[in-house]
Formats: sequence, C-alpha cells, structure tokens
Amino acid sequence: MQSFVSKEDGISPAVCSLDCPDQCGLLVHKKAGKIVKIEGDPNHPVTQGAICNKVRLMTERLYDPKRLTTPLKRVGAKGEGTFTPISWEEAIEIIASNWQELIENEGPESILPYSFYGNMGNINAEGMDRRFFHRLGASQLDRTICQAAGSVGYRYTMGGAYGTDPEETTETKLFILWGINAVSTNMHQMMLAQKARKNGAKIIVIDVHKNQTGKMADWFIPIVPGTDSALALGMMHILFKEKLVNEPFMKKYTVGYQQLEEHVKQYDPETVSVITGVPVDDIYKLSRMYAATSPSLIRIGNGLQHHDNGGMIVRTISCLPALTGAWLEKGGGALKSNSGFLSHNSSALQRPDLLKNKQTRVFNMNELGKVLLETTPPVRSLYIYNCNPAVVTPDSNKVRKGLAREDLFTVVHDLFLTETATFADVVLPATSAFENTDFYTSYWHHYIHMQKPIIEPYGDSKSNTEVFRLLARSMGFTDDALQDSDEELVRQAVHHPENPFLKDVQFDELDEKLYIKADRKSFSLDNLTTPSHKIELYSETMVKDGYPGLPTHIPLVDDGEFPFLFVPGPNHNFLNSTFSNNDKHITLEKEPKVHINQLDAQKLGIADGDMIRIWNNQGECELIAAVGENVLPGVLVSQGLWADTPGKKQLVNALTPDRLSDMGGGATFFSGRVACSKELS
Ligand SMILES: Nc1nc2c(c(=O)[nH]1)N[C@H]1C(S)=C(S)[C@@H](COP(=O)(O)OP(=O)(O)OC[C@H]3O[C@@H](n4cnc5c(=O)[nH]c(N)nc54)[C@H](O)[C@@H]3O)O[C@H]1N2
Ligand SMILES: Nc1nc2c(c(=O)[nH]1)N[C@H]1C(S)=C(S)[C@@H](COP(=O)(O)OP(=O)(O)OC[C@H]3O[C@@H](n4cnc5c(=O)[nH]c(N)nc54)[C@H](O)[C@@H]3O)O[C@H]1N2
Ligand code: SF4
Ligand SMILES: [Mo]
Repeated sequence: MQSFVSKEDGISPAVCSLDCPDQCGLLVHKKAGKIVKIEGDPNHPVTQGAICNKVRLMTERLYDPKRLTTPLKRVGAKGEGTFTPISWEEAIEIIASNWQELIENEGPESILPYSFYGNMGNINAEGMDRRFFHRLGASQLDRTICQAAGSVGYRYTMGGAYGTDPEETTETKLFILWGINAVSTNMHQMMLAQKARKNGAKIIVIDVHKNQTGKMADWFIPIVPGTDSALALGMMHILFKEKLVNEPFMKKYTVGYQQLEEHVKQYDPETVSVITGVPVDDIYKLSRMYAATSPSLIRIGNGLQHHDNGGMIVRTISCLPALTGAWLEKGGGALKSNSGFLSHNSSALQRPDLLKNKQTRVFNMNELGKVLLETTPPVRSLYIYNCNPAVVTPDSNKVRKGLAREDLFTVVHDLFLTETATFADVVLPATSAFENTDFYTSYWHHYIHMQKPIIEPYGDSKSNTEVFRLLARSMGFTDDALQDSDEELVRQAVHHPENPFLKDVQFDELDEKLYIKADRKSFSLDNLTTPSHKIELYSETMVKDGYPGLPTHIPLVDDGEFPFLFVPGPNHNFLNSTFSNNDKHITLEKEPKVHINQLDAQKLGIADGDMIRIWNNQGECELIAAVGENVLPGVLVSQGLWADTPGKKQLVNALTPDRLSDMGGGATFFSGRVACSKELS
C-alpha cells in the first residue's frame, strides 16, 4: 500500500497532520502529480468541511521554493546556515560513522533524540524513531513541552485523558472556555459552541488576554496569570456555602467531598478577588450561573497550564463538574484532552523491549539548554525531527548556545532549513504528511484516522520512518522490527484490545473506512482509572507524590524584580513555529505585537504602534506595542513564534524560563517576568 501512489488526478480524503486538537478531515485535490488545493471534507462527522486558513493555504508551504529537496552538509559556522548538497548515501554514512565512533568512545547515551509533534502521525512521531533509539541505547527524551503538567493534574482528578465528547456539545447550555484561545486553536469547538448558542447557550471566556476568543464571548472574565486555581476554589466555596452542589452525585461518584467543603472555606470571594483580580460580584455571578445552567462544559486549554503551578490549576478546575454533577448530562462535564479514548498499542509500536532492560538517562526537553551546556558526561550528538527547538524551547538563547557547541554532532530532519537546522552538521529533507502512510488520533474528538500517501516524495525527501530504516541498516542493527514497513507499523499499533474504546478496531477496517469513532459506551463514572475508581476530589496519590491531597492555590514562583508577567502564546496563522517561514501566513499575521495595558503604557510613555524593547536576565526582544485594555496592568501578552528575520529581534522564547512546572516536568512559558521600555538597545 504505502509504496503505491496513484498517478491519477483527483480528490483524495486526508487528515490534517498538524499538532492541533481538531484533526480535520481534508479533501486534497491533485493535478499532474501535484497538490493544487486543500479543502475541508464535508463528510467528516466532526469537522464537517470547515478548516482553518493555515491549512487552506498549505500548498504554499508544500511547494515553497525554500523547501528542502536533498540532504545537506554544513560548510559554514554553526548557526550561519551555509550548506552544500550531499547524497543520501553520504549523509547516512556521515551519521552512522559519527555515531559508531561515539558509541565506542563515550557510549550510546552520548546520543540524544529530540522531537515533538510537528507531524502528529503516530508511526512518524513516536514509532520507528523510538524503536531505533531503544535499540541504539540512546539517552531518552521526556516530551513535556506541551500538555504535560495539565495532563498529570487532570489525571489526579479523573484518572486519565477522558472528557466530554465534543460532538455532544451542541447540547451544552454553558461553555466556560478556560485558558483556551479556541477561535485560533480549536476552531471546531468554537463552531459547536456557536451552534449551541443559537439554542440559547452562553459562552464565558476566562483568560489573561481579551483575544479573538474573548471578544466573541457573552462574558469575558480577565484574570491575573497563574491564579485560576484560586478562582475555581472560590467558586467551590460559593457552591458549597449556598448549597448549590449536587450532593447525591458527590456521594456516589467522588472521594473527599466533605473534606473539600471544609477546605474551601478559606477561599472566600474577598480573598479570591484579591488574588485573581476578578471582582467579588463576578465570582458570585459565575458560581451561580455555573450551578444553575445545565449542561455546562468547561473546556480547559493548554495555555493556562504553561505555568509554575499549571498542574495544580488543571487539577483544581477539573474538580468543578463533580460538584454540580455536570458529568451526568449529555454535553456536560469537562474537556482537557480526550486522547485516552484513542490510545494505541504503544509498546507494540515503540518496542521498549529493544532497550533490553537498560536504564538509560532521561532528559526533560524543556531543559535543552542546560542539557547541552551542563550535563556530564556530555550529550555529544542530537538527532532532531518534528521540532524546531531553537525557536520553540524555553530560554532559547541558552538552547542556541548549546546548539553552537563545536563538539556537538547535530542532525536535523525537517521540511525546511529551520533556525534549528542552521546549527546542524547534517540536514535531511523530510516528506510532508501527504507523502506518507500513517495513522492519527485526535486529542479532542473521538476519531482515529488512516492516511495514505497522495503524492510522491518531494525532491529527495524521505519520511521519518524511512530514515530510521536506513540508519538501522547502516548501523548494522539487524532486528526485523527496524525494517517493518509503514503498513506493518500501523497494523501493530492499532491492534490494541486493552483499550476498551478501540478494542474492536482492526487495521483492515480502518484502512478501508479511513476513520472510525472510538466507542465510549464502556466509559463509566463508576469505573474511572483513578485508584478509587471515582472522581478524586481528595487524592491519596497526590499526597504520596508530595502534593496537597485537596485542590489548592499555589502562587507562581518568585521570578525576580521585573515588573511584568510575560505571556507569549501561539497565534492564529502559524502553528507553533510552522508557517512562520511561509510568506502568505506571515502576511496574514502582519507583525509581532505585544499587548500592554494603557495605564502601563502611559507610565512608560509608550504609544500604540511603538516598537518596544522587552528584556530580562536571559535576553531581549523587540515587538510592536498594542496599547489598550486587552490585558490587565502588569501583564504583557504576545502572540506567535516568529521566525528569525534579519534586523529584527522577535524571538520571544529568549525571555521564557526553563523552570519546570509543578507536575509532569511541564513548561512554564507564561510564568516569566520581564521589563519593557520605549528605548531600544
Ligand atoms: N492557530 C494555532 N492553533 C494551534 C496552535 C498554534 O500555534 N496556532 N498550537 C497548537 C498547540 S501545540 C497547542 S498546545 C494548542 C494551544 O492552544 P490553547 O490550548 O488555546 O493554549 P494557548 O493558546 O497557549 O493559551 C490559551 C489561552 O490561555 C491564556 N492564558 C495564559 N495564561 C493564563 C492563565 O494563567 N489563566 C488563564 N485563564 N488563561 C491564561 C492565553 O492568553 C491564551 O489565550 O493549540 C494548538 N492549535
Ligand atoms: N513561547 C512559547 N513557546 C512555545 C509555546 C507557546 O505557547 N509559547 N507552545 C509550546 C507548545 S504547546 C508546543 S506543542 C511546542 C511545539 O514546538 P514544535 O514541536 O517544534 O512545533 P513546530 O514549531 O510546529 O515545529 C515542528 C517542526 O517539525 C517539522 N515537521 C513537520 N512534519 C515533519 C515530518 O514528518 N518529519 C520531520 N522530520 N519534520 C517534520 C516542521 O517543518 C517544523 O519545523 O512549542 C512550544 N513552545
Ligand atoms: S490546523 Fe487544526 S483547524 Fe487547521 S486544518 Fe489542521 S486540524 Fe483543522
Ligand atoms: Mo502544544
């Protein structure tokens, strides 16, 4: 199957490969072997033909003249970006001989893979790569940059990544979009909410930035960054005090509600208002509305967990639906991630047995700068794919200093010569997802998708799986598992009888139908995957893990004297750093802005449209001030991970801390402090 790409023109169904919860069904139009148009698949049950602008313009990226077509070898200084084309044979030979030498002299753990989900396809993002590096015995990477803290926090309450089925949210009557910029980052949830709104639903947005989503809300509630646990606890205080809780539900389905009632007495609305900046009256109004409106859904975003206390924030918010019993109603409950419903057979896919019980060291991806500059014995080689750490990883000046090390042998596999790739010794050209076989599992809706290749590989590009097969052969690794075809990899991974929601899904059926919905019938509030099988308002496991057993507000880490909290999130027209190098997308996004409250701007003599300097002890950047009331005083919000551009200083991660969050070793992008001024350096 995977080697066969139809020569025929026509329209093929496909799935979006990007790291986005919506995982849209697409229709890809092909003419003379080239993709000429991408649109939404109107038959897709959830995404129903609507797609974002980014992917509607994807052909610009697929055929961008800057796309890599051959392997490259560095001829200039690291970071300078001067390369010469080489053959695949030469590229693989350089990599294999470097690694063989390193393995002999310094051991396999001197080699570190570094990747994330630039392509969400499971076999290309966490399949053959894992097999290969397990067999090699490389150091391992803890992939914590995105949702780690919140996932752990949510799991303490609910047992795993199980939430409301988004398809049922047309029935929802109250949406609380909490720390999620859904208009940009989960557009179909917004569309479903709009549909529900026609039937009288209300949309509340709780955010530190009145962005595109906040502007569409019926009620926007601005909050001080990192204080959402306090607000949720204040709501619980009112729900208990005013007897708005659903006692029979709590009795039947939860652990610890009586302790919680006592515990939240300290979070009276006056105290909470001082912490959160939310007026006392609004805390009452929100709590009463939440209790009175049913079904209610809390859509928990990833933004609000990119904080020092992000795990506890999500842990706390996810307790709320249990107080009102919102879970019992169709369209009610909470939705952080639904990936639990679609979990595949990861041990069959990743083959941890190839490690042969070796305990290799593990590095947290958020600490890449430290890992490269401070580890002994040192990491001597990086293999980077599906990821652009020179732009996306916190404290990026430190990351780049590490990448510039002369004694570090770096390979980057990507579609473009990214900022990260400019530091590589060898660059390998990657296929796009439309050139690959893979399967995809959404972390929002309940569908598993099959993707078959629609076009031939661009230039001499190769998929991730194919490169690892070549590397395995060249390294003399003879294990059959390292030569399995893409189809075999998918087949092994989707066969997962242990996941009750996918137990009946077979490869052949998926291959034929292209998407199948997980069967959530066996999901039961009586039988959650927490230790008690109930919703754990009090968690013994948390106590064992060193946290308070009850949801608690824990302030952000003291990050020094700088006057502003800096929240540099994603933007509408890029997908993390993807598209930030594509002209059409840059034009749509216009320029990198930083939102500042007018009171702060006035004090600093900053006018709307001024280029301002933002700095802290780690570095600086220059962004264009958007003055107004979209953020609270003391907060700066920027949007987008902009590409390096000559003469501009727009690398926001130069300023973000590489501290780890309270849970899961997550990132703390939004908990850093900065100063700003009109004076440029
Ligand atoms: N267009 C587009 N879509 C994307 C992405 C993209 O880059 N562009 N990225 C994809 C990826 S990988 C992810 S993880 C998701 C991320 O998408 P979301 O889950 O929406 O997360 P963010 O956009 O990072 O942040 C969401 C909101 O949280 C707010 N926020 C920050 N701190 C706090 C806080 O302390 N409290 C509250 N209440 N709000 C806070 C921010 O202002 C922002 O509006 O989107 C995915 N989809
Ligand atoms: N300041 C700040 N920083 C952030 C965030 C934030 O909100 N603020 N968000 C964070 C979050 S949530 C995330 S998830 C990370 C995301 O960070 P990354 O995972 O680095 O995501 P992208 O920037 O989209 O880069 C993905 C890269 O993978 C490449 N790629 C795509 N498909 C393939 C393929 O099949 N093979 C190979 N080899 N390469 C491929 C793309 O061309 C692109 O260069 O960023 C984090 N960084
Ligand atoms: S990026 Fe998200 S919204 Fe856009 S097409 Fe892909 S899955 Fe759909
Ligand atoms: Mo993410």
